[in-house]
Amino acid sequence: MRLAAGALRAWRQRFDFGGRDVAAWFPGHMAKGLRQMKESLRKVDCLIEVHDARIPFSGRNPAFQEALGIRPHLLVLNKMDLADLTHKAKILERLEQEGLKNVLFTNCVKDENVKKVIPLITDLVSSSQRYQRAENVEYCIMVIGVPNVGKSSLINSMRRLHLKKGKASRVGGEPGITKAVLTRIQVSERPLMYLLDTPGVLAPRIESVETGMKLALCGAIRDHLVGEDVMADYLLYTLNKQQQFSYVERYGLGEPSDDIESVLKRVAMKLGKTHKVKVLTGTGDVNVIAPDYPAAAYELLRTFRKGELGQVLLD
Ligand SMILES: Nc1nc2c(ncn2[C@@H]2O[C@H](COP(=O)(O)OP(=O)(O)OP(=O)(O)O)[C@@H](O)[C@H]2O)c(=O)[nH]1
Ligand SMILES: [Mg+2]
Repeated sequence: MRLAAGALRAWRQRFDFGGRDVAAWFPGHMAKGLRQMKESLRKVDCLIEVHDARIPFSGRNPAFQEALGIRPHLLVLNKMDLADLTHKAKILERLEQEGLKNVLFTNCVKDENVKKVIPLITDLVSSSQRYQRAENVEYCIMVIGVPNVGKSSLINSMRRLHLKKGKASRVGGEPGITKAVLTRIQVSERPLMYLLDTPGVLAPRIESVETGMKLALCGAIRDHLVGEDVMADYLLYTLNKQQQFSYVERYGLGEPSDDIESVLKRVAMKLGKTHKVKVLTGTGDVNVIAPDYPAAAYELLRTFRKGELGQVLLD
């Protein structure tokens, strides 16, 4: 919903991160995952990097390029159902300028566009100078990416489409679902193709707090490390800037607002996310109903992640 009144308002054009430090947002164990992936690279014909379509230009892990070396590479921008792809052609053009020629938008929950993966990969592999490829009839592809972008979902979707088989890799709404590095999963019979699932790995040093915040909104960083309150505020800032005002009606706000406290208050009241607090007055204690701000912030994030607050482009 794009409201005419909202379009005329002067929304925040910058977000105040209040001197936050991203260093604390990154779990140390991820270096190990990357090392193990590097060791298995010999066996791999091609890489599929899965990333979130809402952040096509940011948040990818540069360590992948450095550590994983030169292999044919397909960038799958997944969760296209959640992304505002009005300017898809421009996105593809800019990615091509950055050297990314093989890009595919997918929705791995609904198996949209996933059928295109195998033909793209077989083309890529056959046109590349493959080591030991000639005698080898099977394809082995490594799926890499930051946490929670849908790597395991892509594998499951391909199995559904090509083998009519159920889930082989556990999927979940939080980062860090896949723990075992390099589980080899068959996704197709002809051509015989195996995908290696890997755990999500974030860049050890993220380029900026803003990129960290975008990754967090996409669910790549655990919410509690970043803080639901500031994430909800960044989400509100984004929705307003992109004139996505469906939250106004949904939570009965009357009009769009750039003030997170008043928005969360309305969300809490609307959804009954409140608690009683005892207030001491001169004439005795009084119970008042207070909004549960953290619960309201969490609700906002959860609804956004389901795509129910509109499609956005965070980059
Ligand atoms: N809306 C939407 N959700 C998706 C899509 N693909 C995956 N998801 C959801 O995103 C969440 C993460 O999916 P996973 O497949 O576990 O992601 P992953 O990259 O394997 O995550 P880790 O193993 O934790 O690194 C799950 O809740 C999926 O259902 C998609 O195309 N659209
Ligand atoms: Mg996974």
